[in-house]
Amino acid sequence: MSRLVVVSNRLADPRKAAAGGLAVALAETLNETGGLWFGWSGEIAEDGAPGEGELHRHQAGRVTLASVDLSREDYASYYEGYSNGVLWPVLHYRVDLADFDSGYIGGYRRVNQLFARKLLPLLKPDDTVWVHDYHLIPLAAELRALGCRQKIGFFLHIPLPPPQILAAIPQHAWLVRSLFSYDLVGFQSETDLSHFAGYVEKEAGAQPLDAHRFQGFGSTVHARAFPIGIDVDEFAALTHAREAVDMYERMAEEYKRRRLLIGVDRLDYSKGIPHRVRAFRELLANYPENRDSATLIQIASPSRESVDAYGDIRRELESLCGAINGDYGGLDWMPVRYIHRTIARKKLPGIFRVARVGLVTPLRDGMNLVAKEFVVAQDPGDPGVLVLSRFAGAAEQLKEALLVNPYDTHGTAETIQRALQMPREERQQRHQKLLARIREQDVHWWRRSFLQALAEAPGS
Ligand code: ADQ
Repeated sequence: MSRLVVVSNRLADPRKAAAGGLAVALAETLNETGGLWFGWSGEIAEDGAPGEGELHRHQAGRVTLASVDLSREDYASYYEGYSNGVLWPVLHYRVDLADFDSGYIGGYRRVNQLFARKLLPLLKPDDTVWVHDYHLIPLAAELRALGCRQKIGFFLHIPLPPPQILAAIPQHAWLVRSLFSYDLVGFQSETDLSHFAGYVEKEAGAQPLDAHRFQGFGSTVHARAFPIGIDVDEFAALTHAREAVDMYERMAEEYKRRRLLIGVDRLDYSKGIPHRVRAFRELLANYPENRDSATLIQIASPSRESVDAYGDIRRELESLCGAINGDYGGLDWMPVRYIHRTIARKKLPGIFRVARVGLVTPLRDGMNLVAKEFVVAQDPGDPGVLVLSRFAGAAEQLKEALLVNPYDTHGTAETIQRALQMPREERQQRHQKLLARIREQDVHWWRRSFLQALAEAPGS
């Protein structure tokens, strides 16, 4: 097997399980192949020049971690500006929130060029390079311009919107053309893939050779959906470990007369948290039997707080939760507990397991791993019910969840009521099917399928 080189905006030490997500997913192959992980160090060099950055190298077991610092200006334009102020909102269908400041694109290109320049000398001829996410769309094109011939794959962790929305980005044609420098492009869902196919046919005049191969801009790119999964065994083991069991027992005791609904997200406008809280208010209004009983715990971890839209959503949520508690709360019951904090990963399964309903209702989400973690943490004999947005990538796989349109407050409240009343047998049947699918397409399956498809894709 050729050496795996992973490139992502941020890197993590694959030996630390707490890092979660990508680190856990890629650790096995990185370790097996003595791989390299390359990305931004997380450091901002205050007096650094734009487009420059010092390279650091560390050994983490068999894996080499190589990272570069960013200048203040590059951080502002590449990271906060173009990646999180343009690409993140538009790719989540929120053109209204995008800040198309013309200065950002320069920084985005500059940092991708910096990454290409620093990475190229570290590559060996037989390496397989796997680039992750929207921060680095043009990286392969920049590497190819410097003469890189290795196989390069790209995986987009967030959605790809329909062509008309993508076309709102002034540089949309350049971005999509950049994708043709990869040998393989992976999306989270068939929906995202169909948007890519639609765009390249209609906007770029590229020819579909078949459902997964497109010819244009002098090259052929393979594109497929590879829905990302979780490490089921790891999360199941966490569920039965001390911290989660303690958490479960404490919460089960505290809420023994009540029924818990749980939401766990990064505080992001794509996650639909205010819509969810409004649906919960409607539940209390329309189904009074839930008063003094149903309790929503919403945990939202702080995220990108320097971006304006994130401050707005925080304020909206705080006032919404305050109003519901004021209207419906009593001396010994508060309907909503809103917690603006990251919860230790080891405790999460305990909180999931005690909940009767898991609310995963993003307005738009590439996949959403919380939905899968919620299912894995349940007691198969008496499982909670997953209420899932039809606009999460996960909805393509998790058909036995109760699917909702999060914009439909009334319909969502009705579905939550159905979840709260669902008989045990139906809950068990649904849970069994969901768990089987999550297990079948876990994160190791995801990594293997992507790397195998990349190995099979003819090189450029
Ligand atoms: P994210 O938007 O960050 O990632 P998501 O898949 O929802 O998110 O969650 C990632 C992880 O963060 C999960 O393991 C979850 O448990 C954890 N997490 C979230 N909120 C937390 C909190 N308050 N406290 C503790 N842990 C928390 C992007 C895309 C997703 C895609 C992933 C992976 O936006 O659609 O699923 O990448 O590709």
